[in-house]
Amino acid sequence: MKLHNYYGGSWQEPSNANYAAVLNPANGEELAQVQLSTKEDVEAAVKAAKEAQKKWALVPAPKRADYLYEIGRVMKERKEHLAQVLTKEMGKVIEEARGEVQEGIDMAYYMAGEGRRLFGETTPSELADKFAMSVRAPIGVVGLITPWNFPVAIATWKSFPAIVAGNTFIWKPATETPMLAYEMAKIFDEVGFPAGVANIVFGSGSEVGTAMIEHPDVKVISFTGSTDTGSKVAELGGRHLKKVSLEMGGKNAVIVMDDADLNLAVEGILWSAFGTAGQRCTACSRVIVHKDVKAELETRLLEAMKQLTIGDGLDESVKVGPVINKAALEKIHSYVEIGQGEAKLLTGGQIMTDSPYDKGCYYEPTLFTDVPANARIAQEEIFGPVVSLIEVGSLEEAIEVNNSVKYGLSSSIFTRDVNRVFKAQRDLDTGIVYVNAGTTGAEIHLPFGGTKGTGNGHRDSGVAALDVYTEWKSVYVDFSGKLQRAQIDTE
Ligand code: UN1
Repeated sequence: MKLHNYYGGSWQEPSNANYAAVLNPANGEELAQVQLSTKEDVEAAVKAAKEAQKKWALVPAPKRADYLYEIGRVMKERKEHLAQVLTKEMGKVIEEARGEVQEGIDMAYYMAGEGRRLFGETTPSELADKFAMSVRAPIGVVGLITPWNFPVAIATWKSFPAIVAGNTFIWKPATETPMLAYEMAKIFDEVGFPAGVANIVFGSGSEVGTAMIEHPDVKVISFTGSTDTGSKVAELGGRHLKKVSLEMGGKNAVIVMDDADLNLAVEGILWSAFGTAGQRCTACSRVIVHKDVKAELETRLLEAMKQLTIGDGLDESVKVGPVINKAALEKIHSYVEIGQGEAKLLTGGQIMTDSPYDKGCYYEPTLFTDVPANARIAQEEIFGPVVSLIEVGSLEEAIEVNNSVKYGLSSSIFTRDVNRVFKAQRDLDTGIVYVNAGTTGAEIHLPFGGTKGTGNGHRDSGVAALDVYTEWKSVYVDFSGKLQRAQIDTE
């Protein structure tokens, strides 16, 4: 199966003979070949998107929203199929794949609802017989660059608000996970968007991503991925005066206080650290534990980790799937080697090489303890099933350790003390804070994003996403019939 671009309302013939293989990380099997597009493909797609946008912006927002209701309906109908494709190309276990597709369905209905809101504001004018209001205006063609770890949900966080607000988009999915993008393109085609509203160009970041950022007709770039790539996107985008929205890494912690429900804490840690094999930007990779419960938590975590079944995510009984590819395995392992010089390895720490794991990309769920807060494994994003336990003596210290990393996406605290809860939610320097739950599981109708090295102030999903894809326009209507000069005719 060969995956080709979809833009201007039709499937495109390949513009060259370059393809990348899409491999199933569970067993190395080749699933498809994806086109590696060129700058010329981006040019053609942007041209189609630009032509479409003017008309699309004039379609009433509730009508634009109708397409999203239809997308939501079709996604719901195909939920199981989409989840299967997702597990095969990305590796996450089927239960989580279903959850991710659900996240996309939720986003479709939520943003469709925005079609009947898209609220602006009215404001009193300082002059008589004058009306003032601010409305949200679409921006134009937007460029979406999405990662492999949430190939469908993140694309919906970006494309659906863009669409409902009256923009058209070019989407570049990750080359590791183009199959779900292809499935989404089929849905975009079926729901009958006007040609050029929804466009997908497959290819590498260096070729397709760069061409999108440099193109003068692409006005907004929304990127989710690594902090390294994100800063390059910001730099290039800045040079071309683009509005750039970035969602990048995390080094998220679960804080376990001495009054915590330890069983619940263990469940929360397990789910958010080893779910998606630790490959979420919200994944828990640090556990900051109060010294009085450290030994007990270690024992219970180790016990619980023994129950984690590892394997092909299509098997319903499997809890931890493979990581995305061999390069990821090596990166994770190099961090574990660094960690062995910094802290004590309690369990895991190996690439799984026995049959049947040898055919795929499996890493043992790994736990370090006695990790100094400033160790590299406690500071840098590993993006795999590796957790560092850090001991602290107080809530204040826990918050300080939590905030000592360069990222600020998600954090969590387990405690039964309401004063600690409110203090923590105020002082934890992250865009998302959980109380008595792990660090993952953001819901689509709340803003998603983080502080510091995680982002640049924008948010995906929630109503805040509309700020990325709209421009505020202030409109003054003077119905006095005479020239009134603001700031001058004040009497
Ligand atoms: C990501 O890891 O990039 O909150 C997104 C969560 C999911 C989304 C994660 N709803 O874990």
